[in-house]
Amino acid sequence: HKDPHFSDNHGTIVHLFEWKWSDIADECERFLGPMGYGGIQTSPVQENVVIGSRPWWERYQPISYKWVTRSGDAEAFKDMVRRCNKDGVRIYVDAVINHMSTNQKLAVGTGGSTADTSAFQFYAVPYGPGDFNRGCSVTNYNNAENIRNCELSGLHDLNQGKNYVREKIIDFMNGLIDVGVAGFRIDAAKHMWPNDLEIIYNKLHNLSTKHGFKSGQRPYIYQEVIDNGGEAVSSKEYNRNAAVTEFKHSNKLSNAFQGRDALKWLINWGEGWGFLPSGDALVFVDNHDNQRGHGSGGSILTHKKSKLYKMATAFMLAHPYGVTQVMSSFHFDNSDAGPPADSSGNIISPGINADGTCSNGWVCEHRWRQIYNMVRFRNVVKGTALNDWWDNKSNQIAFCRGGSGFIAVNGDSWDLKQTLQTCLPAGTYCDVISGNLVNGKCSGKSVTVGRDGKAYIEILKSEYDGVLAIHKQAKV
Ligand code: LM2
Ligand code: CA
Repeated sequence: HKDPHFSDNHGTIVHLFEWKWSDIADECERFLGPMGYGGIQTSPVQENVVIGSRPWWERYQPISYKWVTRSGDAEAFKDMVRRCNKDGVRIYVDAVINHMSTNQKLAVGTGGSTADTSAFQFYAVPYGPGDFNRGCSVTNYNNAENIRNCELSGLHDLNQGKNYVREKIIDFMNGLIDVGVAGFRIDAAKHMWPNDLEIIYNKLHNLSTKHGFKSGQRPYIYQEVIDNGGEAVSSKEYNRNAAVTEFKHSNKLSNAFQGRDALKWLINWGEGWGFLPSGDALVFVDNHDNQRGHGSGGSILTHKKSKLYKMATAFMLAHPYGVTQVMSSFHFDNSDAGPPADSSGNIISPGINADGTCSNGWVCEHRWRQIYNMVRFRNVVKGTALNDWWDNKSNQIAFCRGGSGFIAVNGDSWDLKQTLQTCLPAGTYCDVISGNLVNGKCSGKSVTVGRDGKAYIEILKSEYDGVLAIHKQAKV
């Protein structure tokens, strides 16, 4: 359950947070497939309770396993999976299986299902009072029992130790595998017992050969475990059989790029920093929770600090560690605000501007040149190691990936002007951060690599971006 099953020349997962299925299908065809994105994390597929103000987090309050949400219905979902797979882009579903919704006066779902939540009756599954852990709240992160057998934020806590509950979850997930999804994010995995989860994973179907997967392939599973150390539950309890979100990567990277650590220390980034083994880790700069102070919180870089955010993202994508994920957000001032929607609550589709960026309230970080070009960089350098690390003993760093790519970052408050080893064959390369290679011409800075592999690299403090990146598929 650790292989994301990317198709050839594709990689990196983009979280299209709160996007509609039909918009995702279009995005696979017009952008993600051609640009080499490997997959998409979707918002939850399962029916959730409708909350008056329509906050984004209503989707983490399931009421049934029917595939009806503000993102669309089952037909739209299936159509999306089919079209994305056809373009080489995989779908990973955010599966909310730790809990159902909390108490609500009148619990009605996005598909019209009802529940008597205070009586623990979820008729559309059905679940009854005996299917839940009851009578306590998650309050003590020094106690694994409390973390796993009590209610998280008042959400009714399913007992995955019960065969009946597991079967309902397994059926739900297998239904998704059978229509062509490639895997799952397991929401709130920290709040479930690893042994119960393993029983569930082992009963999942192989990926669907009808949808282009090879026979015997297992779903990719990345479990959301927020482990920044010092609690009763550790991410190392979860990586035996499936991948885990590495939140230390997010926190430490934001620290470093915001000047709370010198970039030169990134020389042993990855396991050297106490992270999970590379093959077990799903990594990101920010996610939908910590970008708005939910989850582990902390001071995380987001699209709102765009120059530093692009630098951190470029570093992540250039570095060999982990399976990388890019966040794609909607604009928000209030941390509860839901996605762009009309007065009836219907989600509004992103518009696409002439320059390829998004409108209608969508940020679409995944369409920023500095980000999508680094997704391609990662595909180009795949399989190579990191070599020729250079730093100025401060916040200017550079490294190569085999003979395939080179990146330099200037996090200091002065210019970077250095002749550095790039490891690339002699020639002129287009810096894919400041521009694009169009019809053989570079719209950004060009870098000339000599026969010794060295090149003069310049990133001025005054420049729009603090990164420079070249690779063998962007030769002028
Ligand atoms: C997750 N990972 O473990 C998700 O990534 C995270 O986004 C979910 O919380 C959480 N687990 C549960 O699935 C979000 C949001 C919470 C929100 C819950 C449920 O971060 O703030 O809680 O979804 O909708 C909300 C209220 C909270 C209230 C709760 C129950 O914010 O104040 O607690 O509903 O009414 C009494
Ligand atoms: Ca639980």
